[in-house]
Amino acid sequence: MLRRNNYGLIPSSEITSESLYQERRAFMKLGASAALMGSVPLMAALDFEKSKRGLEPTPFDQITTYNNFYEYGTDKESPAKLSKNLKIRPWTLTIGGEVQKSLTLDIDTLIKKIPLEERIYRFRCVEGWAMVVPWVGFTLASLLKQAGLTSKSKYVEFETLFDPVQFPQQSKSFGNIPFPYREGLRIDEAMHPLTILAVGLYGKELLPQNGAPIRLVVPWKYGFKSIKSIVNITLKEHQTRSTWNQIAPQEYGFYANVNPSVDHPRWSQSRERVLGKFFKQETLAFNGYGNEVAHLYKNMDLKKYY
Ligand SMILES: Nc1nc2c(c(=O)[nH]1)N[C@H]1C(S)=C(S)[C@@H](COP(=O)(O)O)O[C@H]1N2
Ligand SMILES: [Mo]
Repeated sequence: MLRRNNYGLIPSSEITSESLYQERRAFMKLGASAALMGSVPLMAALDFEKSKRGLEPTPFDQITTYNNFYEYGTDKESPAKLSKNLKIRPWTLTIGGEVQKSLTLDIDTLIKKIPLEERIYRFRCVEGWAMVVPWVGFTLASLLKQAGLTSKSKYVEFETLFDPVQFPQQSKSFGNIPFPYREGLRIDEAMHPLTILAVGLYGKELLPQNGAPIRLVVPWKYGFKSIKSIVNITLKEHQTRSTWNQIAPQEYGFYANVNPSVDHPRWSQSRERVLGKFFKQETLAFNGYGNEVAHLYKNMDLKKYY
């Protein structure tokens, strides 16, 4: 299954347990992991190895049954229950706006062509819960480079599929949030080697509740930045729209970097509850990725740009 610098994704239908995944992990520890990291710049790879240490993945069942996906409802159980029939084939992803060459990509063709890697990341929701997820994906940078940046490519906007037939909440005229869900990153954040597009987790294809067939993962930011089921990526010259920032700008900033010293107006952000663990733990600045990303914000007041 593991090819050189490539990770064979197993369709979720072909796997019944975590045991195969554990075997693959053992195999990777025996030497495949260096090859797997081949496409990441050396320093990033070393930092990544460091940040990976001691991370114990949250059980698959918890990652796939406790979700935020407001297109299906605001509670944690609806996404897994209501998303079973999400049509993820065919699925088209567009990359446009301020790029040298707009791209329209079929997701399966893309996944077959692009080398996949595993990234075990901490994940912290702004609500105060956290988990550790073994994602499978590729860097957003590798995809943006295919489209080619211009001097006007300063921000990236992402959009979730708008399809009220499939996403029940999108047809409610007074739904929970305005759809389609949108998120944005500054271009240096988007090009950072830790920023990935995930197409799988635990070595399997993403399930719909986790944002199949392709979702963003930005591990040093609150979870709401990690937009699911993406259809459009648009490069822009000016700061982009961001759903939660538009709904409640005083509570959710555009940057949304995990920051234990800036509280949400209604609760503290200093601690977090890890799914499946009894005791809370301290939340880390930039979710523990400060060595890799703090320089991106060195001249910014992070209390103002929360
Ligand atoms: N399209 C879309 N993307 C979304 C959301 C959403 O409601 N709709 N919720 C966000 C929030 S608040 C979190 S915490 C994560 C949750 O991802 P998970 O369910 O895979 O853990 O997805 C983010 N991406
Ligand atoms: Mo969240």
